[in-house]
Amino acid sequence: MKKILPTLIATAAVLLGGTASAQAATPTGTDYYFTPGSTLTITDHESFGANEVQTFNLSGLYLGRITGKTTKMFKVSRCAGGEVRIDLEITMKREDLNMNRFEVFAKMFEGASCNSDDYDGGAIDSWNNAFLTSSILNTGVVKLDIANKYEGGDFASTAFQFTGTPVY
Ligand SMILES: [Ca+2]
Ligand SMILES: [Ca+2]
Ligand SMILES: [Ca+2]
Repeated sequence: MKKILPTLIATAAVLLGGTASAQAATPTGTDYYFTPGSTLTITDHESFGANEVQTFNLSGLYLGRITGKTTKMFKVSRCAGGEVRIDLEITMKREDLNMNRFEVFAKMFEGASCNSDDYDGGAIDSWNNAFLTSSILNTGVVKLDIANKYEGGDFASTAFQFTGTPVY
């Protein structure tokens, strides 16, 4: 007993030491995801007949990775009714090891097809959005409403949040 106890303590100390050093390691980057419950709904207004409405589930969608302290633009595009596309342009900034900041510009393109570059309106949520990644805290929910300002009654709404996980 007298010999085993010090051995156990020494082993425990090694295990604790190993864990502590792993947590103290500096993250080299961040992986970004949409959190569960994130959605984008697009309504393609039709002059004749019913509107075409589609809700896209963005839950868990991987945005991409930032390595180091840098800024990167991620884009997520969804289209409804064959003619109304929303581009979510997310400019993500990794300010330091733990803090992230982002801006979202939601753009509506409506034209002859989903590939149209005819810009018809947008909405912005700006840089006040900040969140921590080291403790894997999510952002608050970002809500945006987008309307076709120039042609017809198309509209869209999105509600989402992001989470970041550290990359070692
Ligand atoms: Ca239409
Ligand atoms: Ca249509
Ligand atoms: Ca248009």
